[in-house]
Amino acid sequence: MTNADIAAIFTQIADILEYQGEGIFRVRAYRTAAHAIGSMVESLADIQADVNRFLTDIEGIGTDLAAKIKVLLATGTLPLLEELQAAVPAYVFELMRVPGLGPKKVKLLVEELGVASLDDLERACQTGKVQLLKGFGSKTQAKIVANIAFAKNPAHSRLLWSEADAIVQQLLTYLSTCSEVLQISGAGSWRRGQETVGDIDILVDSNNAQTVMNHLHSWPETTTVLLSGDTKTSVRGPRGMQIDLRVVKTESFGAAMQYFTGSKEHNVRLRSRAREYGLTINEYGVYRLTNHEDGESSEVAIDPSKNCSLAGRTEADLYAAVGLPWIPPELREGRGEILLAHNGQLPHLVELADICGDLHMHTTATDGENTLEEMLRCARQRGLNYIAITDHGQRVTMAHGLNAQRLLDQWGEIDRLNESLAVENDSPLVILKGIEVDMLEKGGLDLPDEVLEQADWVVASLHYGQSQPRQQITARIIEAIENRFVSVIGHPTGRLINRRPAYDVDIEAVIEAAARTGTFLEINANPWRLDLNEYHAFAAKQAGVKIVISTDAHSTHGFEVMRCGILQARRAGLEAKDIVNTRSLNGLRQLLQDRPKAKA
Ligand code: DGT
Ligand code: CA
Ligand code: CA
Ligand code: ZN
Repeated sequence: MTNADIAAIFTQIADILEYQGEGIFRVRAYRTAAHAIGSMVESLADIQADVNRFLTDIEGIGTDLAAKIKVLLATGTLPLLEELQAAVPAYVFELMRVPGLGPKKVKLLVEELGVASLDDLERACQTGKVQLLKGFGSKTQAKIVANIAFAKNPAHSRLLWSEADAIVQQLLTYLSTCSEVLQISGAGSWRRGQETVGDIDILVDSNNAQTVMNHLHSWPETTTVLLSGDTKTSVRGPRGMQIDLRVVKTESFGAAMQYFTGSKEHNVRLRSRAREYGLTINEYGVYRLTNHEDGESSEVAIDPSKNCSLAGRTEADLYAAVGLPWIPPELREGRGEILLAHNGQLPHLVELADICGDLHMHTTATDGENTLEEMLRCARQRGLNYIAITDHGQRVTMAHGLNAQRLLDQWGEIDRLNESLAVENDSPLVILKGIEVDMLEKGGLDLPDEVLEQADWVVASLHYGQSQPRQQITARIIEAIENRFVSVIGHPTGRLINRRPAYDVDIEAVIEAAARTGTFLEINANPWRLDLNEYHAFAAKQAGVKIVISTDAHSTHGFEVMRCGILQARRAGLEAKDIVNTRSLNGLRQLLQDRPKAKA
């Protein structure tokens, strides 16, 4: 069981308990634990296996949950979960997948209206029954109608990249223990760093395909063997995820990597380019096309066993055979990358190592799980040069948002911490005085300019009134962009992958306003958000807008997601120079000063 599996199980338990009307504390205990586990890098299995460490040392895990984790690690299931699942009909889970429908609302729909499927729900909305329920209303009903389609879309059941990555890492570690494995890599959408992953593709270089495939079949996490051929097999693994394994020989490993990394669109374009070179590419290598007497060439005639491959050991060889440099997997979507490569214009994509600071994070002052000092200690260990503490402003009452006085107190603490950091001369870390202000429903921000003026860094985000019409939402965001103290717009579209669509916003107008004023836009690296998405981030770059990649960490584990934000930026074709927090602290200050709105 991976951390993601266990987190998913705890979330499900919390949902069912809440559905059954269990007390808030018990429900919250499972949710908090799921959150903590979901954002951990180190596997629970490793901690459990280490005699010197205790699961109860993890924040939010007491003796009861630690015992449950042990059972899950040992058996892959939990009596409590099975009991709870049996007590609740399956359609309840289906209904809870509709964005905006939590356990409590689903319970009302089921008990008051007898809703037992998404179709029932749709009909109940159409006949206006849903809006009459306590706590629903006509707006909620309209939103449910809009979101049913979202819940029905099978694309929304794909795993997040970070969830798939946890499985891939576990799988690579396990398969590497097979002595017949010479080289191994993940491929497909996982390797391209897509936001979500449909199935996992693994490629192995080996002279003994059968042994490698058997090794996968006897993986304790393999639940079903779906298909088993001479060199390929498909199984179901953790969380019902399909895993496709291909085994190839060393001389074809690069060609197979290229083929199974895809995307399909990229492959189609690369293959048609090969034809112009009188070549053909398949998953075994690059071959010369045979010419027929009538001048037609054909790839049917190519038999890899008889034809000598011109390239295929490495991806670089294969691309070189058709006159191209190696193309980073994140760009292989058939959106013009082959032409860029041909012209020597491939971007030099940003890397994790380019990142110098993190400019969006929370502490226990609002909804974070770690104190300011814990956050700064962790940031220091991670080698960051600066961080901005950006707790919520007062509008976010749920998170005990900061009013002006509490914020000024926190900034006083930051001044003191910076002074003591400056004394320790081995620490290059500087803490910036920041805030995540909220764009109010009626317009304006939730803290006055006199306060914001004193901040080093201001993130402005929209958390409330997300179902307002396009014009109103766009106007609120542009107003925030035009505020001269706002540095960056946080998670600009508000979408949560698989959970909640973006709010209706004119993103072009937002990008235009950001470019005009010199306001930055965020790629929020949280794997549920990845907001801006790759298309918007690319458009922002084209318009001259600088991007900030931020973790929005709510705990020290939260820093880990930076790599997800980097992948998203790479998919958008962004380079280090496009990213604000690749700058040194002085560079960052310069950038802030040079913005048109700072000079106005
Ligand atoms: P996914 O699994 O839906 O997240 O997306 P992918 O891209 O991993 O797709 P998948 O697993 O069906 O196939 C892996 C790669 O294999 C794909 O990106 C390109 C290659 N491939 C699969 N089927 C075809 C095909 O029919 N034609 C070509 N040219 N390539 C294919
Ligand atoms: Ca795949
Ligand atoms: Ca596949
Ligand atoms: Zn935040």
